[in-house]
Amino acid sequence: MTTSIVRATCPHDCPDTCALLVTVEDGVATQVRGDPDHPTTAGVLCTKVSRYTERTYHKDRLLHPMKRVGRKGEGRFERISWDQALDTIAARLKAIAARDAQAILPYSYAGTMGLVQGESMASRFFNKLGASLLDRTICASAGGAGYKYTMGARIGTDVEQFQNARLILIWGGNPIASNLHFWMRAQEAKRRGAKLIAIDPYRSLTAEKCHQHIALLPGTDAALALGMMHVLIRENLVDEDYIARYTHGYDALRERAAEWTPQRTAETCGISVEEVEQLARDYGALARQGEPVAIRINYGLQRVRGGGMAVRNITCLPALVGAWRHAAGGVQLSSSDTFPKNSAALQRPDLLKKQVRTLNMSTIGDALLEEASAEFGPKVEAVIVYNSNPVAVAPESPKVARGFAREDLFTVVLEHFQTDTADHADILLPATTQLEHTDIHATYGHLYMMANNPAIAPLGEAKPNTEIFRLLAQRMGFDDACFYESDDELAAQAFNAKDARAIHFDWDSLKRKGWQKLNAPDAPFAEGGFATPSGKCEFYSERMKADGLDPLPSYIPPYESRASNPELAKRYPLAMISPPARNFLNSTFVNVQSLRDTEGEPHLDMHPVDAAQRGIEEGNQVRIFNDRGSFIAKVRVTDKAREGLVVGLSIWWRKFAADGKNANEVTSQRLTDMGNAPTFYDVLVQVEKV
Ligand SMILES: Nc1nc2c(c(=O)[nH]1)N[C@H]1C(S)=C(S)[C@@H](COP(=O)(O)OP(=O)(O)OC[C@H]3O[C@@H](n4cnc5c(=O)[nH]c(N)nc54)[C@H](O)[C@@H]3O)O[C@H]1N2
Ligand SMILES: Nc1nc2c(c(=O)[nH]1)N[C@H]1C(S)=C(S)[C@@H](COP(=O)(O)OP(=O)(O)OC[C@H]3O[C@@H](n4cnc5c(=O)[nH]c(N)nc54)[C@H](O)[C@@H]3O)O[C@H]1N2
Ligand SMILES: [Mo]
Repeated sequence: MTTSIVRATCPHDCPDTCALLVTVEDGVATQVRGDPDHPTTAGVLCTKVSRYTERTYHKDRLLHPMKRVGRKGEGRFERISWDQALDTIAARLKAIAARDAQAILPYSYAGTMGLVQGESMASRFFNKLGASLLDRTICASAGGAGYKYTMGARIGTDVEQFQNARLILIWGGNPIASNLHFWMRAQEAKRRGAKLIAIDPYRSLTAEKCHQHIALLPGTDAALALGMMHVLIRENLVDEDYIARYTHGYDALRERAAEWTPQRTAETCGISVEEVEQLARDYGALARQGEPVAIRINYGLQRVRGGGMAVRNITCLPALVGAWRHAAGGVQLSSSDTFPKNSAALQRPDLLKKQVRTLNMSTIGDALLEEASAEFGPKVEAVIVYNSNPVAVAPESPKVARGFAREDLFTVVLEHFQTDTADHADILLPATTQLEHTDIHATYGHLYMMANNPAIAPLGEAKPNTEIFRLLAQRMGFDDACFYESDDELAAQAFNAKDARAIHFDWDSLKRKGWQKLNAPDAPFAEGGFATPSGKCEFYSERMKADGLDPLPSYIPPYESRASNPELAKRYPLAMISPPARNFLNSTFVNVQSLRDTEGEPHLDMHPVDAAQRGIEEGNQVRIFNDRGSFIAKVRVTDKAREGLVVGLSIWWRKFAADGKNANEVTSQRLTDMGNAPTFYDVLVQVEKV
């Protein structure tokens, strides 16, 4: 028997991007382990990815191309050859492009975070074709925009520094489920005496393990940050020297913060005055003593109308107290912009020869149901989906499913499995998994560039996304040299190896070593250096003003809450959130039996008072509904959900639920204040026993 160990990288949409060691015995991957030498992975994998071989060799893997034989959405297919599949697609796309290529829409997200199997050959293909562009907003664009207005770029505290912090605010995240290797650092900080505070409407697994849990109302984080500013300024807990040197607009901020008394803040957030004051004092007093105080902002707080502003306001706090002076102080939202990525080389926007429209992935339901018009442009006639499962994950799924069920829509899906979206394909193509292809990864939670070497040969007739688009390009007659580049050539172009941050490695050495840390300063903003127009941390932002936003931190209430929409709340009095379940990765892994068994079935967590009012008991099946739709789940009566809030951990495949629906039946397509992102957690519902 021949055994080898291959260096790989976890491809999933998670900040941790772990270094993997894959054991291969006679061409079969038998084990996937975390690399013990990689500092952030530290030899530890989550339950999901330690089952990666179970997913790769799953009996339901798609192994050859197929064409639809049943009704649209029915999910009945018959095997065809690659030639037949590619010829059919090329003929159809050519016919549409002859009228207007903008009627063709690519739809993709982060099924793999790899820069090669993500947006490289695929983007080249759609640019050359002149298809509609896709605004990839479904996850992080609200907070990203708020952070960039304030800080200039998505650069923050290194995850490897958090164990040295004396106070950590875990704000709108559940790292035990979704950022495990940050949680390991936070645990170490706790052992060294740090205080951990979770700010989350739900008593998540993480909130249960923190010293304190502040259970504010969903969508009110921006107000809490303003209340903290009020107390910090009132009690002189700010760092005047840091403010004078490295921030812009303090006087205006002080006036704004003066409006946010602890009383007003507490009422807005549904918490006590003491909680507001104590939080500010804990944070400001430690900073004043010269101790590092750190904030981890995650995604929970961004998925509401004012999600961008919430991130912006929180991001002002470290500059106010001078927390950036320490490597272990400051804030981490994302490390994305520390990476010297070269997206233009991979995606080749220069191949796009004329101005085309951009459609937002978060409103795909409306886009697919829209008729041609001067304003909208041509009706969408074809969708090519890769690295995503929109029928399950996009908001307001009654409309998404109706759109994908259009008999006149030509749909191609590149997938590992027959997902809810794949059920709607006309042509279904088998894609390789991370064990079967080459890739290179930047991350959003640590500072290592990562390589993925293929461990095994493609299963069945599966092909990498890149290869599928290369073959399609040939069929379309695209003969530019860039359509012939190999995955290795693409990986070598993915980052600028001359950039000072990456000067010590190239693709060849990265492939051999598996990972390399970027050169980046330990305390990135200890002496200012913000990439904003003023070069400072911008409490006041001219750019926000120019974009029609309040230039100062402010509070934008949710679209749907008891306070902001009392009329709607009469019919739908409960706020609903649907954050990730621990054993799923968005909708990936829901079909892995051992993981689905652990999650059981779709649940709804409900406070005892809300349950009693509705005659609902533990274990009852309930219907969750509003004007957009309804779905069914099994109730867990628990005070983990604060009163007035229900929580449905997600994202279930529709077809695994009793009624063939999931939480996105009731979410809306309304967008955030910045970044055009979805508002998954800005939802009112009613619940009744079935
Ligand atoms: N196991 C697992 N890991 C994942 C994922 C997964 O699906 N499963 N998904 C990956 C992806 S794509 C992403 S974007 C990240 C997400 O990473 P996180 O943002 O850490 O996501 P969650 O674990 O859902 O944590 C969100 C928390 O925010 C809380 N929350 C909801 N609304 C609000 C609010 O208005 N204010 C505040 N303060 N909190 C609120 C929720 O109750 C929840 O506990 O995780 C990644 N990692
Ligand atoms: N209600 C609700 N909805 C949500 C969220 C929520 O918290 N609540 N979270 C939102 C967030 S944060 C996100 S990021 C989105 C995530 O939405 P998506 O990005 O659509 O993520 P997944 O559901 O994991 O689907 C990814 C698909 O890509 C496939 N895939 C993986 N690798 C490859 C590959 O190499 N090639 C091809 N062709 N396919 C591949 C996988 O098999 C999987 O089916 O969902 C959003 N939707
Ligand atoms: Mo996400």
